[in-house]
Formats: sequence, structure tokens, C-alpha cells
Amino acid sequence: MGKPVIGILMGSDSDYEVMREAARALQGFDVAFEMLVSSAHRSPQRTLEYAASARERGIRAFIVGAGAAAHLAGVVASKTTLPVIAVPIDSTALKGLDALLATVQMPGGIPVASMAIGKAGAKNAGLFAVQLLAATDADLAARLDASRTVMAKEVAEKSESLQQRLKADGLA
Ligand code: RP5
Repeated sequence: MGKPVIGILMGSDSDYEVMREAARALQGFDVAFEMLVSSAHRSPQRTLEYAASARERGIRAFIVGAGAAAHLAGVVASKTTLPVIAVPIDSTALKGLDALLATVQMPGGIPVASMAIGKAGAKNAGLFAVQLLAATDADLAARLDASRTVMAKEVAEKSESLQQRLKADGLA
């Protein structure tokens, strides 16, 4: 798929199952990415070096997933002016609410765009990254439009199936 333009970072390999959804979304639009584990607190130097060197290596935006006291996205954002899209991970007893609040409540000056908790957030992070790239890529924008058309068609089909189920249940 060529040289990575999106960097997917997660705090632990235990975040992978959620963050895989971001990778799938990017792959669906043939957007090349790299994915690695680096922690804000367990490997701070590695995280800072990765964030600082990404632009010169061709990365255009980051997708960052972390759970618990999720400061990884903010730390990445502190070392780059590339867009940082965060995914709060539901990896603790607080089911991601801790990560959501830690991620979304960035003090003014260093922005982080936070998605929803968990897999839907990871999927949307991937799509949002595609949309960022599509702002200056007409072909990618056209493919996003086409995917929305497919999505709308699927909703209409689901509604049609629902009518059949209503009939089968004697409700229509
Ligand atoms: C965070 O702590 C990670 O992002 C992960 O969501 C959570 C738990 O990590 P592990 O203890 O599973 O490595 O830093």
C-alpha cells in the first residue's frame, strides 16, 4: 500500500482488538498506515521520539488509542502539530469513561480530537483520518461519497427486511 501516511499508536498490545478497527477502516480506502505500541508512562522516550519524527517520515495524522488515565494522545500532540485523533479504550473497571475524560479534557493550546469509546471510536478514527486526507485528494473524497451511498442503500435494505419480519410476526 506504499509509504505509511497515518501512524496508529496504542498504549498496550491489549488495545489491539479495538484499534484494529481503525486499521480496517484505513485499509478499506487503501490508505497506508503503520501501527505500533508505545506508552506515555512505560516508554515515554520512545513515544516522544516517534511523535517528533513522524512528519519527516511522511506521516500526515496520528490515531492514538489508550485506556485508563489515557494521556498518550496528549503526549503525542505535545510533540507534533500533525492532527491527533484519539480513541479512548474501555480497558478498566470504569469501562472507558476514565479514558474518555482524560482524552477529551485537553487544556487549551494542544488539541486532541477525541472519538467515541471503543471499537466504534476506532472505526470512526480511521474514517476521520481518511476524511482529513480527502480534503486535498479528490479521488479519496469520491470514494468516501461512494461508501456513504452504499451505507444509505444498506439502511433501505434493512428497512425492507424489517417489513418482511413485521409480516411474519403478524404485525403488518
Ligand atoms: C493503558 O493501560 C493502555 O493503553 C491499556 O489500555 C491499559 C492497560 O494496559 P496493559 O496493562 O493491558 O498493558 O496504558
